[in-house]
Amino acid sequence: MHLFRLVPALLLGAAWAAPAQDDTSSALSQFQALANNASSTEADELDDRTSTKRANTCTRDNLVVRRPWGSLSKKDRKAYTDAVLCLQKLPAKTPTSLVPGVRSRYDDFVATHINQTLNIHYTGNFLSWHRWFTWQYEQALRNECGYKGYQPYWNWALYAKDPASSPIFDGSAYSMGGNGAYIPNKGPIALTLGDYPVIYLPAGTGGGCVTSGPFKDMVVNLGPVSMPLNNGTVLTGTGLEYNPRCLKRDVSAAVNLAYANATSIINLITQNNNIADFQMKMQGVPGSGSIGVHGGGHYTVGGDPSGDVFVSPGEPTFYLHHGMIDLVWWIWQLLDEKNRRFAISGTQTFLNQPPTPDATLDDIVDLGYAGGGPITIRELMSTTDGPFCYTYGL
Ligand SMILES: *[C@@H]1O[C@H](CO)[C@@H](O)[C@H](O)[C@H]1NC(C)=O
Ligand SMILES: *[C@@H]1O[C@H](CO)[C@@H](O)[C@H](O)[C@H]1NC(C)=O
Ligand SMILES: *[C@@H]1O[C@H](CO)[C@@H](O)[C@H](O)[C@H]1NC(C)=O
Ligand SMILES: *[C@@H]1O[C@H](CO)[C@@H](O)[C@H](O)[C@H]1NC(C)=O
Ligand SMILES: [Cu+2]
Repeated sequence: MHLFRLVPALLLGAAWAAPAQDDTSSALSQFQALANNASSTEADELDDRTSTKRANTCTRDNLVVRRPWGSLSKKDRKAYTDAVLCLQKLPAKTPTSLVPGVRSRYDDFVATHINQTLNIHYTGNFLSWHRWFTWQYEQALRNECGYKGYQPYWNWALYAKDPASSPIFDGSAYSMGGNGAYIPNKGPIALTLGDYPVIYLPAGTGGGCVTSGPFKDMVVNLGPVSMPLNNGTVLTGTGLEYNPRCLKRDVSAAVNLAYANATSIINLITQNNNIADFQMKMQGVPGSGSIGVHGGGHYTVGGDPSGDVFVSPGEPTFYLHHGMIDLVWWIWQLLDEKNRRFAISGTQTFLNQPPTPDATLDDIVDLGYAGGGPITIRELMSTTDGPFCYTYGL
């Protein structure tokens, strides 16, 4: 099965109070109810734990709250993007002898993700690894760049009909930067995964360099590893060389609507009773024709490097997207805390290629030069235990 070709396709896989204008309002309110219920369950659980034996000092009073981008004040949004720009100016910790292309502290995260991609997607550690990765990034923004807030998230359902005009991508000074410049006559991108049927994703309304908002001058240093283009070809490379270029986006409402709408989120959460099905649906069941909400978010942004599974953290909205991935897992876990808190399934390699042992709660997650040190998956299973004390809110 050495012929198993890992193509990008592979991987790829709110404010709750905000007006429900981009999707069925009933699915959005159901999401709101699910999230509110998760918060109550979590608060009860924290009270219990506080009165008995606590594993850390997290209580309902010192929980920090991650909020959707659109609910942050303009000032807070600017503080967030300022901190990201700061991280892109701080020196890298990764030695250039290991990764010649790293130029910033921001790149440490990209390099770590490139290095580990085949051991952190379609694996048993997919959710826990990305929870730790996103949290370490949030910590770097706070501890190294003076950011006072918390990691915002992108509720895909809120803007599914027109993500390019959303507060995330509208290109204002308070956005995460605009869409890429419009490039006409682009074909779909073709995602291939082994011998499964190719998935064609319609092109979006950009395709070129981002020209507005905080990241208009951003330089993407690393990649490509496996970057699908709009003409059926895939750019490949080690991803580790210095390859400075603009940030490109091809924001696509069609992809957002097809794979990351309100109903797909609700169905994912409510129709999958075990972790194996839940995480597989989320990433797209191979051969099903779906890229799941995980691929849906990455390819709603599209372009370079969002379209490259390996290099995707080189796109600053990666962390808002993975905030939402984490939130959806958080809701799912709290729906049946007893059975789901420590639920784990899958092996240590991408779709078990090459075959590896099952992942266990004792497996170590290590983000290398991104930081944080080695930690067991067990310690990453609750957002209010181990190193964590955060929740999700309005
Ligand atoms: C939220 O919890 C209430 C009370 O347990 C329950 O009646 C309701 O169905 C829950 N809502 C969702 C969307 O799960
Ligand atoms: C990549 O992973 C290997 C194996 O875990 C590790 O030894 C190496 O330091 C990593 N490189 C980077 C740049 O993180
Ligand atoms: C596909 O597009 C890339 C980038 O625009 C270009 O360099 C390449 O030559 C194209 N390949 C084909 C086969 O059209
Ligand atoms: C919403 O997403 C699901 C897949 O998760 C898809 O089957 C459905 O067609 C989508 N709805 C719309 C309106 O595109
Ligand atoms: Cu990833």
